[in-house]
Amino acid sequence: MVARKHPQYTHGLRVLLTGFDPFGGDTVNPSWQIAQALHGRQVAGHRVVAAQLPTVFDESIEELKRLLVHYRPSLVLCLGQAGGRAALSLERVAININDARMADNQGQQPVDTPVAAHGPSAYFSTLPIKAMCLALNQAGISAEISQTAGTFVCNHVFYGLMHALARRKGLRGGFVHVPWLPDQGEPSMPLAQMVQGVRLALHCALTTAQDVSLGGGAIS
Ligand code: PCA
Repeated sequence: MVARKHPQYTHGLRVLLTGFDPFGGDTVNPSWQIAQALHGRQVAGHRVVAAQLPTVFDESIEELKRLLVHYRPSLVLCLGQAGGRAALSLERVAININDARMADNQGQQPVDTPVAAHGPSAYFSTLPIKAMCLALNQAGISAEISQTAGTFVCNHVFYGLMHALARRKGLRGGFVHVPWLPDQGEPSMPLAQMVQGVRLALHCALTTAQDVSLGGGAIS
């Protein structure tokens, strides 16, 4: 069944790049547009496989796990929209909590439930976020380290990803939040720039084994 739903690109080295469907009344989600734009492209010897996750608690993680089994990627990057942010946000940490300020696309609105009942409180990204941030900024694309992916479906998926990868040695993964598209409101970033930025971030992640030591902290 899965093989029919996700038929392409099951040979060779792959990176899995996910985006979400629109949520909260929006008709587009830039995270999915970026993933689609990069689908099939070669980056540092890897083929990008794009997949859409539903903005739905639990179901999103189930779909992500199916994708991991089906594609057996070398690296996973999940993207999500973060309206109000001006830069590509390289997420540092996923926390074991669901606390939804609005309903997901199936009307679920969990409050203070764990993502994984017996999981640790948090996981760190295993991507070289400092090196990625540097590479992006050097290319003139606004990027920042983010200390929280929120408590909605993006954090949920990020935590679910890292929880799944904790049992898969050598498979790295992380999460990047992206700004609105210009049509959605301000601050925004043009789609072409976000696509270029995510491509560059993937290239950096695939070619950087050890992250660089570079200030990226926040006071609050
Ligand atoms: N952004 C939401 C969920 C889906 C998306 O693209 C979030 O930041 O949690």
